[in-house]
Amino acid sequence: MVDISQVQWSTRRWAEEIETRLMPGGAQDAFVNVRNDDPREFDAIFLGGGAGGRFGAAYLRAMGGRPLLVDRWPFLGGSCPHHACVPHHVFSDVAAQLLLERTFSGQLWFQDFTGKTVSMLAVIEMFRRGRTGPHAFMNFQSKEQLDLEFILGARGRIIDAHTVAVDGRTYRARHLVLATGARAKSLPIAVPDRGGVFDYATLVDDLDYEPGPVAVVVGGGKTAIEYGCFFNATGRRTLIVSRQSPLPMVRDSDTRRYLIERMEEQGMEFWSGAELTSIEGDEHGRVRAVMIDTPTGEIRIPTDFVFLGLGEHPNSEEAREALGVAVDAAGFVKVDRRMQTSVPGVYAVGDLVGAPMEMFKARKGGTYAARNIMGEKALYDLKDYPDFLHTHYEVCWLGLGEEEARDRYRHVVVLKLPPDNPDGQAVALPAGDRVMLYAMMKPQLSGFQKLVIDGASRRILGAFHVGYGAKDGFQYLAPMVRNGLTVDELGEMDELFLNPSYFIQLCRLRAGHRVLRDL
Ligand code: FAD
Ligand code: COM
Repeated sequence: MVDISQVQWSTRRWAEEIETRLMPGGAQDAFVNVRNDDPREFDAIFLGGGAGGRFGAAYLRAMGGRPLLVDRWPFLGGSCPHHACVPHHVFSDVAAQLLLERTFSGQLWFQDFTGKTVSMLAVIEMFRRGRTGPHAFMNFQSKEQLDLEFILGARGRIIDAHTVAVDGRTYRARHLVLATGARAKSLPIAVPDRGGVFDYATLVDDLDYEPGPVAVVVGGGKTAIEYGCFFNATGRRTLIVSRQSPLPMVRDSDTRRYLIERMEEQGMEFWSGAELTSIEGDEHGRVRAVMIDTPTGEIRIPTDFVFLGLGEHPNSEEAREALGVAVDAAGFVKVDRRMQTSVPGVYAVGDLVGAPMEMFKARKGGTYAARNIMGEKALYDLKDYPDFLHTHYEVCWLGLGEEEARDRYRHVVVLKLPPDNPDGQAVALPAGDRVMLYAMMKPQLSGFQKLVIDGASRRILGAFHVGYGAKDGFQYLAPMVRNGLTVDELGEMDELFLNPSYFIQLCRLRAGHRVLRDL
């Protein structure tokens, strides 16, 4: 172990230390940052130092408590910077950039992109080198700015509801917070043992060859589509194989149609109602082909690259065995609104407790656990949160889609861009940050947006945006909508024109109507 409680490392030093531990055969000793001169007992051990554990510990510390974070990885921040959100955003940035390159190939200053394939391996190696930066920052911020105590690079073993063994010692606390996250689900079929089948984690850790011209993606949810768009944008034939239609979480059919049409335009193939039934290996044990069961029969697709976007499985086994915490049918730990498990004094947060698998839920869950541990009665209410994903675009939504709204309300009004009109999508709107070239030269690519309103109360029921740069706005729009934001109030706001979302001005154009009308 390396006792770092008395040293102050720069982010550069942290990066070097973390890198040597992530290299095969590199140093394995744990970083121990525990203040033995502090006589207080720990208020909580956070097992897992990802978003849930780290934010929980920081909050508890800010409230005057004493947390201890334990993570098997040599860095804090968990899967987000290592395997999940950060690489996802890198790949989605690449997909958006390549959409631009391919659309304007040979025009203006754009190079001729005809027939070009971009190296996936190079992008992944670039990410692998770059991720140590965020890792280093998390450790620096946690130690030097948030004043957190932690043990990193060593697995914690649960002894009982108050005790965890780590790096040859046991640590006791008044409470235990389980924050061990989740891992990618695998396929229930035989997989060749020498490579070719990846999930979000193994893709960034293990890819060591340049995938060939065909990528087979299994699944139709966020990760499958996000990574599929990246593979497609690099120039590979990309098949999305899923039992159900893709993107069920985008609950507005206009928005979903716009997304799927744009992806199909880029050559993505949606094999819905289909299932991958077997994977064929070559003489070296690498993937050579897959068999796909489709509604019209079984089809063999030669490929050396299969990506699984099948959802996640909770890392709850140890807590179940050691503590007997109650779990649901899928193994996610059951918690109440205080984030308390079925075992007194034991809390659970983040991906371990199930959907939505999102950073805000993990981080906020951590803070609610901390507040309850510190004696507050804090109840986490998860409803009505905004959501997003990437295709080649950023896609944001909140509230009800048009169909759901019409089921529940008698007078639903819709404001949207582009408008329904005989020219269909050939309208250069919405136009805003980062879609101006599309608006001028390829209008159907300039995005889509829709606001769903209850005409009777004039309240906003739902909002959908396809484009770039509206995510920030959706974070702030969601609580306002939850608090009853009306079309009149939205129309009163001051737009920073040209902005990526036109909701403010569309509302202002309609707000004068006593009986609201579509636009
Ligand atoms: P984690 O961050 O996974 O932390 C769990 C930690 O526990 C890990 O660090 C692990 O090492 C540690 N651990 C486990 N067992 C032990 C043990 N016995 N001892 C010590 N340590 C242990 N969400 C968003 O909001 N935005 C996004 O853009 C986004 N993109 C995503 C992309 C992908 C591909 C995926 C898979 C997820 C994405 N998510 C995104 C979801 C987000 O990453 C998770 O919701 C979040 O990271 C969960 O945080 P957590 O703390 O629950 O788990
Ligand atoms: C972000 C990780 S990448 S954390 O949520 O700040 O710990």
